Amino acid sequence: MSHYSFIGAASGWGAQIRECEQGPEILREEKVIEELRNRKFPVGDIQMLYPEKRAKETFIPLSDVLTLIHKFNLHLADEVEKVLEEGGFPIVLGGDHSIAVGTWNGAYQFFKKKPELPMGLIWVDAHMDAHTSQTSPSGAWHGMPLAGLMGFGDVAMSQLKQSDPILLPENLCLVGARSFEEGELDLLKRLNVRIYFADEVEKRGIEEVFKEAISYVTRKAKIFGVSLDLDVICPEEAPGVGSREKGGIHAKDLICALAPLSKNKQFKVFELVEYNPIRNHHKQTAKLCVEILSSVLASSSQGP
Ligand SMILES: [Mn+2]
Repeated sequence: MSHYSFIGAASGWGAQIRECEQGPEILREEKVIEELRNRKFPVGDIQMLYPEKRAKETFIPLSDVLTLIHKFNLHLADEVEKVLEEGGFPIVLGGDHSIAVGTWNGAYQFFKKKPELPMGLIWVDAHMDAHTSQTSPSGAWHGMPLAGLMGFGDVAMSQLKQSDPILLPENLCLVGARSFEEGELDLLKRLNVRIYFADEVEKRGIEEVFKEAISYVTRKAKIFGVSLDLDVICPEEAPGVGSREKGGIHAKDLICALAPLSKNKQFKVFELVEYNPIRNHHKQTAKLCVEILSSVLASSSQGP
């Protein structure tokens, strides 16, 4: 069996522009998985998960969107849990960032049984994604998953499979935040979450910061995962993303910084989100995804 199991989380319902729903299919068409296999990474096929309805086919009233996201995340959580149960390493390809609720709930369900909790999480993103529907100016659900994982916000986001929060603030850190609003910053500050803002990353370098982030989230947690939003990279280098923000980390620096993950035994789940293929000029962002994944995965010869 292949060690790495790709799950295509083809939902864009969490974003105002829903084009990220086409992300995983286009990554497959652009032969990202094939290229990884050519590079001798032990990867299986990609399993596609679709929401009940797709934005390019149907119009859904705003009031029904959360139900779609909720059902999709329940399905995604089960699939992530299943991959782990089969001894695989789940790599979830988004999709907008609201799918994180599914990914990390699935991981939690599995590690709870081991038991290997608590779980650590590194959230690499230009944004904080820590709004609730009370504080979010846009109402877009992809701006809220991190609050949900810590037990805040709408029940559909914060209590997917159990009433307890799946993530403790002390086991979380954010890397690269450069665009955020007051409400979400207030919540993270109140919870004492470690945030490596973009200016700290720029000053110290992403390599040093990311190394520290790994130590930070494993102070108390035995295992951890990484959620990587492509918009953390500067938009000139990664134009194919859901929400572009000026500034950001250089792709090659980020790729170097991620490399220690491939040898880290505590690292268990990876998520790569917000790939928007419509904005992917000359396949630039898809190629970047290959390089990111090549850095994160361990090749067959290294052994998982
Ligand atoms: Mn995000």
